[in-house]
Amino acid sequence: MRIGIVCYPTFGGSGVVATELGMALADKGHIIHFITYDRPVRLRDHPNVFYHEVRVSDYPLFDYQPYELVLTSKLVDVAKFAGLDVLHVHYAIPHASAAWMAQRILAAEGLRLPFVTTLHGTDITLVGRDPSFEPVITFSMERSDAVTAVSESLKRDTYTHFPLKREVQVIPNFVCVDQYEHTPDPTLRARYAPNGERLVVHVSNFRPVKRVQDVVGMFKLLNQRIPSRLLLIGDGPERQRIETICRQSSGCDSIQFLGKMTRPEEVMASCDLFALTSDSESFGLAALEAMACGVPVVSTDTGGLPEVNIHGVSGLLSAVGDTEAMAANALSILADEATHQRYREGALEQARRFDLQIVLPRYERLYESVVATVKA
Ligand code: GMT
Repeated sequence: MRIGIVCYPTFGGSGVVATELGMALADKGHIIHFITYDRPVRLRDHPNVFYHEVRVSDYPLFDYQPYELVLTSKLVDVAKFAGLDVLHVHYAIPHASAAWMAQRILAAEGLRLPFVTTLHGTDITLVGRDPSFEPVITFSMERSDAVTAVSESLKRDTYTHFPLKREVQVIPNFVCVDQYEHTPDPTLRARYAPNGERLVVHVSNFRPVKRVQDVVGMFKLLNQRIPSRLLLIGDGPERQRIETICRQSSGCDSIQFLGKMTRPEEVMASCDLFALTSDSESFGLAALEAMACGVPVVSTDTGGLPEVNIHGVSGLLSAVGDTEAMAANALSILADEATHQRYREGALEQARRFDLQIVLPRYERLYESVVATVKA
């Protein structure tokens, strides 16, 4: 099949999922066209993969660049000249409405392009439900040929926040477990935990929703009980504030900010525990990536996280903002080698339930079904 993929090209989970999905489909012989404003950070060279950049001109009249219109024109162009069979848009805003518009333009020329919309999280739970977006999001979800959500929790939220009548199918996020390192690298451990400390890691885009201050709060409590170090990977609006909090408090030298990394799992695989303290999380892809390295997770029990991180198996869950409970959970996972090893194995086993080999055929079947509907 010739498949167009629209996504945010950044370090966010939706862009990572879209990119890895496209690469995996390309490996299976499909021809993939990525259409976005920058080269997706995880995109690798592949003979079956093409990248089309959406360039918005900065005409002085525009206080706001009309990205959605330029994207729509690019979708029409790629659909026609690459002969797309199906378009898959990740993150509803503004991709689903751009896809619908492109579909209508093509229809006026006698061409039919089905599109699948995958909902990822804040497009539903935070941004999309805002009245300034809601009618457009509802409409473009209704008009998508198929809509998927990355967790049962996100599916429920979609019906709660939108007057949606159509079916939403859950296809969870995935990892390719065998591509992850499952054992710590002694060189990395010596670098980040030179005195044999426990290594805790957090990866995010440092948005307020991640509550990174709680990772720091939890870590400080843990560090009072077990000598530990904290690695913070990623960057975003909250980073400066969190760095200031760390610098102004004691124990700052146990915390290291590593910034954005293309392959954070290379560091994660050498860590003992992953922490995710978000107040909303439709899935928590970073937690799944940690689990694919055999790293247990302490997380909040919000949104889709309990579907990913199974309490008592792959890690432990606690309420949003309860840093004491998180620290107690971390302590109990790290308390002794046998317990830690049990959680490590549980994390890896749980990650295997989300393996690419299980999830990829579900997307392929979905594409086939929307293409078949169009042809019928
Ligand atoms: O909503 C965001 O913050 C952006 C989005 C992204 O691009 O990272 O994250 C969402 O999609 C991920 C991939 O499906 C999920 O793993 C994240 O849980 C989800 N973020 C939130 O729900 C906050």
